[in-house]
Amino acid sequence: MGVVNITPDSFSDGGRYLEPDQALARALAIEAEGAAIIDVGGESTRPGAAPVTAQEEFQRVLPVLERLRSRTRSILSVDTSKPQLMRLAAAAGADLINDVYALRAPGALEAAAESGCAVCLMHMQGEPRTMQRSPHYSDVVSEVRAFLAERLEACRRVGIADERIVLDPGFGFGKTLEHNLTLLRRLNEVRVEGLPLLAGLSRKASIGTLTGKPPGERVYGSVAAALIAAQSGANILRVHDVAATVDALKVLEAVAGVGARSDNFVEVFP
Ligand code: 8Y7
Repeated sequence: MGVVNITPDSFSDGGRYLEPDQALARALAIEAEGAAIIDVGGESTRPGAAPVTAQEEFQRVLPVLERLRSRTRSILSVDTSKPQLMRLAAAAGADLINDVYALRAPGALEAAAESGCAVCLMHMQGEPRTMQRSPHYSDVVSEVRAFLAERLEACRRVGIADERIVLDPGFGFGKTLEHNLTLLRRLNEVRVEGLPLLAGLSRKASIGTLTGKPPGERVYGSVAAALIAAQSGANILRVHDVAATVDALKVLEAVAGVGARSDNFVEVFP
């Protein structure tokens, strides 16, 4: 999954893909680099990021989705927590709703169910503005597991079939470096049998802490984290640096037989 941010304040590529033309070019470029999923987002979830009005978010995302839909058969993902945008994005051709709130906003479960889209349910402790102040868990793995199990049940209750659901531990969302490392080490324990697991570590603060590098220079650290995640059972990797990650996965796949385009992965998205 390659990231296309249409936000002026996103920390890792702030402002570079604001114009629809540029966002479209970026999306087609990462597809050519080997991304199977294009994740389009118009609201930054960076800690401390300014909130975006719904209208602004819609105006950023929808034209890009519409234009992409007419140009590609790749899986189009919309990164949003807003029920109305879930509906509009589905009408514009989105295949996957990537919601960092795991459909907890009022009406989000119903909107996702009716959209017919697949959904990615991500764990987050707290909310983006304040989540990194003092994250706390007694056991981060079991708490993430319990949260995802509860959201999975909520989806089943509104008729979202398991075949449409992706789970994600939410690296960096209300988690210290130590929490992130524990989750990465024990990623296999987060898996739910039969459901694909998504991992997003690309350019995140933990990579910065480990390498001492700013976001734009976290490619090598991010690729290492992506490979570890793939080896620990992640089926989908959300990354900014698609070409680098795809090369690394080709090597891993040759050795271990796992990778971003495993059979397992393609089956869940009709
Ligand atoms: C994730 C994500 C972000 C992630 C999923 C960033 C939108 C922060 N991170 N969605 N979004 N998983 N599913 O650093 O880890 O890219 S935004």
